[in-house]
Amino acid sequence: MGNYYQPEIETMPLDKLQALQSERLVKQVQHVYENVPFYRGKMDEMGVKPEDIKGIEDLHKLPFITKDDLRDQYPYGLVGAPLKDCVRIQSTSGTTGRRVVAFYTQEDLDVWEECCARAIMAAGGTNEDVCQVSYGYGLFTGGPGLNGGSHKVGCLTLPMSSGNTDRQLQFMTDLGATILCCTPSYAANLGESIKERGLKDQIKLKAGIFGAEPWTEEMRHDIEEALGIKAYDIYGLTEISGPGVSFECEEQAGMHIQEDHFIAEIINPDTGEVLPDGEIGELVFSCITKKAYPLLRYRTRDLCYLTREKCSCGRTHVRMHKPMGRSDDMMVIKGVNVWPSQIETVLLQQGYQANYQIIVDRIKNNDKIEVQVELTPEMAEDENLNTEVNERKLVAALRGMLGITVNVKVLAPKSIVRSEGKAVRVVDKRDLYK
Ligand code: DLL
Repeated sequence: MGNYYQPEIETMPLDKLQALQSERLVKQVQHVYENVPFYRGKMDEMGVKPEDIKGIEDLHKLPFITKDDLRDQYPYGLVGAPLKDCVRIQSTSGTTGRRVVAFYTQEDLDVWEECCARAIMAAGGTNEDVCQVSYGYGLFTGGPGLNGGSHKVGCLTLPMSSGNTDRQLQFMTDLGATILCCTPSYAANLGESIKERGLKDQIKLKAGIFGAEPWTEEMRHDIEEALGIKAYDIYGLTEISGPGVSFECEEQAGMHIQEDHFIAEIINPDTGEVLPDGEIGELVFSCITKKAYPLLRYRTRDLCYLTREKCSCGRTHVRMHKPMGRSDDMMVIKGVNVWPSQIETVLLQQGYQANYQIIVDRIKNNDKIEVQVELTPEMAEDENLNTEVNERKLVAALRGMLGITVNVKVLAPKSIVRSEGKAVRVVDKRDLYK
């Protein structure tokens, strides 16, 4: 098997790591200045020359790049390598407007897959494992990234893609899958189906690598229990390569960013000021090894904080707290900032599963928010259950968490359409951002 746990890199002392980052950043800035006219234009506009960037201490001199820039430069405007050297594209799941298309050279693919291989190894994966990849394949990065990582580790790889739960469970049991890679909502969905079908004894899973959407500690606990596994978080975004930009180790205490390839900064989303470790702000990445899509200071809109506190796994790479929201998905309801993850926390604390939807509307200038959540099968079977009492309890708990009154509808099990990829948690009918 390839040994993609690389202690000489993953446990490198900080001064050596920063020297490596500086060396790579200087080369990368030269590369983008020479090969991407868009960057050259932006840097010229700011009066920054490549030779002004002598190391990571000069990173702040470079311009930020945003998703709007990516859309404006669609499709080829930011490509940094000759097309003859580009071998793959991936793309973001359809949002409105023009899609973001990311490009890869063969070396870029190798780096990305290596990051995913490190993630699988951090979750205990070896070439003895059977790795079921149930992220979507195709333009979405989840399937291709973990598939490549699984190959590099030498796992027997099941390229399932998402959906078709019957087939997922058949392969999982027949082939004895030991590692599951999918979105946390699909993992919860599979856990539910395993329970319904009484298959738990036939499941050999030991670890899950779940990411691509926000999920809470409570949801982690539920999934771990339903599947009998340890559940590891993994983070990434198409623009920066895909999954594996950061991932959890066995400590499950924040995700180590692969700093030999990506430099992370946290900024104040309003002012762009760089914030110190420990402060919550917007995560910004600079890719220092990618050639085909070499984004520098890309604003992710994900909000979190970084920590360099020593991790007992031995890895020295900085850890990011799981995204705590996005600077662009926070809902302002009745003037109050509301995060979908706060609502999920309350629902799970109250014994529900993560099958819910948040509907936001504005009627006569008045914001209305309704949380629809399903009863668990056990709750539905309870003869003493009084739905109205449950709804009142949830209203009170949500008021405690959010500070506003939320309408709650408790529904029968299976009323909410199940997700095979990223769950649609929020339906905001107010259309505030047209
Ligand atoms: O979701 C890449 C990925 C695939 C990550 C599989 C992990 C596993 P995009 O579709 O471009 O890429 O979406 C990126 O999803 O900016 C975050 O807002 C969110 N996201 C990704 N991972 C996590 C996570 C993939 N672990 C956007 N926790 C990011 C919370 C996440 N949010």
